[in-house]
Amino acid sequence: MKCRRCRAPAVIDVRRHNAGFCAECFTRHCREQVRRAIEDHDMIHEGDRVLVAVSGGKDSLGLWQLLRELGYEADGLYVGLGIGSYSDRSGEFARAFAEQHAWPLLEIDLEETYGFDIPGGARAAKRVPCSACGLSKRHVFNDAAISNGYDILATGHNLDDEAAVLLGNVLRWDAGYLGRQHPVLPAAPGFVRKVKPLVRLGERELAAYCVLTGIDYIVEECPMAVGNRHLGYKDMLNQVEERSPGTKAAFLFGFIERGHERFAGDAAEEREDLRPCSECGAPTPGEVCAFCKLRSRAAAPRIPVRVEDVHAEVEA
Ligand code: Q46
Ligand code: ZN
Repeated sequence: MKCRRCRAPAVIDVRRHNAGFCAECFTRHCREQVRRAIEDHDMIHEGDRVLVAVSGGKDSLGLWQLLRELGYEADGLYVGLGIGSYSDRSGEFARAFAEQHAWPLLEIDLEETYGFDIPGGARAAKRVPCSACGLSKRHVFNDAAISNGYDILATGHNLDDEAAVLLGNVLRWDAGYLGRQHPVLPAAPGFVRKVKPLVRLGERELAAYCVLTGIDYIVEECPMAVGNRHLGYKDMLNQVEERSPGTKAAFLFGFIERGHERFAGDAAEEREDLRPCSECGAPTPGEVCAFCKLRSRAAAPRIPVRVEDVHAEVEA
């Protein structure tokens, strides 16, 4: 197979585009996809201060580098979730990458700042780990961006992630979630603007981009992901994609272009009902926000919890 652009031998084929690329043209293709996503959805404006949430994985480190290559002065944010040795190692990858480029990295440790970690929080709140984790990350990312004066929070959600989330939301016809599922969520009182510049790139493309540009990322998966609903949706979509390449992108972009608008009102209504949390000030539909509730349950008597134990409990 030859490179679509320069006819040199291809090192990767992207079946969705029915094209092969050499290393140089492939990294250019990745940049181009991010540039187009930013432009199509009017994600970042001149002078915006951008904070990229990095986990040490391929998507977030790839995103940070792609944004910098496109000329954005993006800084990194690493949140230590306290998920055993996995978190220690992911932090090392994020730190090493930031140091190598001398790009600023903001660090927040959940346990130090909020008094609990994800295994402990999940157990105390009797939530599945990914639910406690997702809730905590959303809160801490938003809070870190606002309190440090950033205009934009960028996350490394890629095409596969977004298509899997969409499938989950469609299977339950969750109108509020569908209305919030968009590559850009505008700023609102208490909310920083959130963007997902990787929506046009698949997981495999991100991995190839990192390998070809020498980004050292954590390959190990989070040990708490086992049984995560989204992994199941990803597998299902991969099976469909295998049979008819391009379906995943058609599913996601069809929704963004033609479906999202129909649910935007449901999300807007939900936002109108929000008021400041009586404890932290973050927007919430109730008196106390879900993060503060989780925090107060989890930060109660500190018994160290092992990652394996939470799994055993959730599976039981
Ligand atoms: S870090 Fe957190 Fe993920 Fe681990 S506990 Fe689940 S949500 S899988 S992206
Ligand atoms: Zn709160």
